[in-house]
Amino acid sequence: MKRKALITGIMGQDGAYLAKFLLSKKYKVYGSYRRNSNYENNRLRKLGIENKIELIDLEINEFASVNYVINKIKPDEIYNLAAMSFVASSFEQPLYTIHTNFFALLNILEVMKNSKKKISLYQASTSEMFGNETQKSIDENTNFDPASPYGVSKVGSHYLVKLYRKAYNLHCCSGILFNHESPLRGEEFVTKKIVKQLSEILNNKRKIMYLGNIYAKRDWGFAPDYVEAMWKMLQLKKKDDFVIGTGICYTIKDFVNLTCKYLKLNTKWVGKGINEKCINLKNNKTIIKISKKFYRPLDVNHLKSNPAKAKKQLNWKANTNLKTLIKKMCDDQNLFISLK
Ligand code: NAP
Ligand code: F7E
Repeated sequence: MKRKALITGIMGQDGAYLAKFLLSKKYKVYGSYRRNSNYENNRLRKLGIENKIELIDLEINEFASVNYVINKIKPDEIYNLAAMSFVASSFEQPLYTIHTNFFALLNILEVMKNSKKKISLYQASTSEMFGNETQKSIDENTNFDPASPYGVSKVGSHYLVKLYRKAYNLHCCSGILFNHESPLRGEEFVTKKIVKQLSEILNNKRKIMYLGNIYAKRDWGFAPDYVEAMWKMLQLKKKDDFVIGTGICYTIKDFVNLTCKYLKLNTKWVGKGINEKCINLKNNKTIIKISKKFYRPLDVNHLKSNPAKAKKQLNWKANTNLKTLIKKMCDDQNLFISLK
């Protein structure tokens, strides 16, 4: 009998890569998505797996629907990836963020609590649960200090998972994943935005790009490496939570500079603060400016993981460094532009 996995948020970056990974492990994969008048499965198509997954239109905030779907499929594993995942938008839509990210998980946990079948659950926790308290590496024992409605929703969910594990012996765990990117990353996230817009500038399809806080530091890894860690966590007999990251962090400005270098854009930064800008030395034109529009009411300025526990207990480590990640994202972007 094939093992059965249900992935919520199948149409997202991680949902698509995880589905591909689980298919390679011979799982029967079910993926839930929210109904949309403009059905879009471009990530699944890009990975060539759109016909290999059983797709389910599910409203994750509705208990009856969640109950029906889980009891019908009877999955061995559930990966709860559906979320309002864009931190900046969570400041504009705090209630919606908390509904999607917290109450939907509660629905799943309640169904699991009442189910006779042993189901394992992976919950997508995040480095955004930590705040500006620490400049050190973050591990599983670091205190939470969320700096956005998104972070708050994920801290709440993280504690729900711990609670249901302790109180009801449920087989559930959370992966505290640091930023992970790929060619499938949503275009509003900073890495994809930089790669896409710099490639457009290089190809004369755009004149300028605007960024916000370029001095924030992030620990960026490659999404396909990270979905393997999700699966490894669920294979442990005794469920536990793990920090997943590379252990190295860079500023947004570093990411821009490395991308320019890969694209062979010869650039120079001048000015300070809101007046800082990046100039293309080939023609002396300004190609990046800072805009307040992209500043958040609160930001986390420094995020660096300590993934030692995952290395020891899951035998997992990030295999892709930042330069390679940028190469993969740029090559994909330029292929896309050349095909247009
Ligand atoms: P993503 O690309 O934004 O995908 C999230 C998916 O959730 C999308 O398919 C989205 O549907 C779906 N979704 C959003 N609101 C929903 C709702 N109300 N009902 C049903 N589905 C809904 O995010 P990702 O990067 O793959 O991340 C996957 C999970 O890991 C998320 O929970 C995220 O918070 C978490 N996480 C991500 C990172 C990271 O760096 N990528 C790090 C730590 C944790 P649509 O496609 O219809 O928009
Ligand atoms: O921002 C700064 C911004 O939106 C990274 C999600 O997957 O990872 C992601 O959240 C940093 C922030 O990702 C722009 O202020 C500057 O400091 O790419 P991001 P995020 O907020 O770190 C975590 C782990 C998740 O869990 C989330 O789901 O970049 N920044 N200028 C900018 N950010 C954006 N988006 N756009 C800018 O123009």
